Amino acid sequence: MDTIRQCIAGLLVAFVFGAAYVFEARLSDIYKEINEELSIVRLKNKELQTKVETLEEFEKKRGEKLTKRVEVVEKSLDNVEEYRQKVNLIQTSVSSIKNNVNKNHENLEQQLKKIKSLQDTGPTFVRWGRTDCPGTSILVYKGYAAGSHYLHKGGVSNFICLPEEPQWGDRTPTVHLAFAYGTEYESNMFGENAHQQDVPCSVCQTKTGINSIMIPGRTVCYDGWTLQYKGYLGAGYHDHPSATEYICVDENIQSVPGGFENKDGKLIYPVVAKCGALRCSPYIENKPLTCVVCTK
Ligand SMILES: [Ca+2]
Repeated sequence: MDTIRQCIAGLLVAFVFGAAYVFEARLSDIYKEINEELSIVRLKNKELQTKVETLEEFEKKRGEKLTKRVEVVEKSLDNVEEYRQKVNLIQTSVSSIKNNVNKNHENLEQQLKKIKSLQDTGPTFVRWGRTDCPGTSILVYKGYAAGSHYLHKGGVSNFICLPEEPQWGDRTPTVHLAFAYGTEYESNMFGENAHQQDVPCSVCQTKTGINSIMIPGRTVCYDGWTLQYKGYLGAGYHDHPSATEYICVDENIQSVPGGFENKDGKLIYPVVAKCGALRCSPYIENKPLTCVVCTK
């Protein structure tokens, strides 16, 4: 019995030891497998870490590149802003220049208009003894030659051309007056049956030029001047008390219709040369002086 028990015990011990051995062997295998797998995992982990480091390095470099690019872009933006301001300044300058050009253009156009108007019109002159104008000028108005009475010692000297259509104010003085009389030719030298006829006049504006002169003692104008009309010099009588002036009476006179009667007033006589201080020749004693009205 004891032997059996001892046998069984021995068998149990053997079994236990065998099982332990087998179990240990199996554990060893498992442990080995785990180690192998751990090695693989570590290896992979290391690879992954390397990759991560590589990626981190790559990202870092890319970040640096991006930072540089951002800096470049920011600088470019600064430059763009600078350029924008410069462009604004240039636009302002261009606008100012444009305004100036426009103003200059307007001024030039106005000056051009003035020049054109000057080209279309010229100086004025009075044509004594006529109611019309020469072809080189246009009529402003026509009327009556007038002035002070030849006997009035305080008479004004000049002739005036009173229009045919007078206009009046509402004032009516009765004392302290000056007078304006009509004018008569006092010599038939001015024209056939001119004596006592009343003298008309016209005011003419030339189509060109800027100057108008009456030249006594000439029958033609000097070079560069345009003849408007010619005639004989006229003035008041030398022994009458009222002063007068020299005027150029047209060589082909007209008379105011119905003015043949002798009513006096301002009078026109031929003007003749008197030798002495005046050189003869070229002047001739008692020869009527001619005249021209010329423009340029
Ligand atoms: Ca008369």
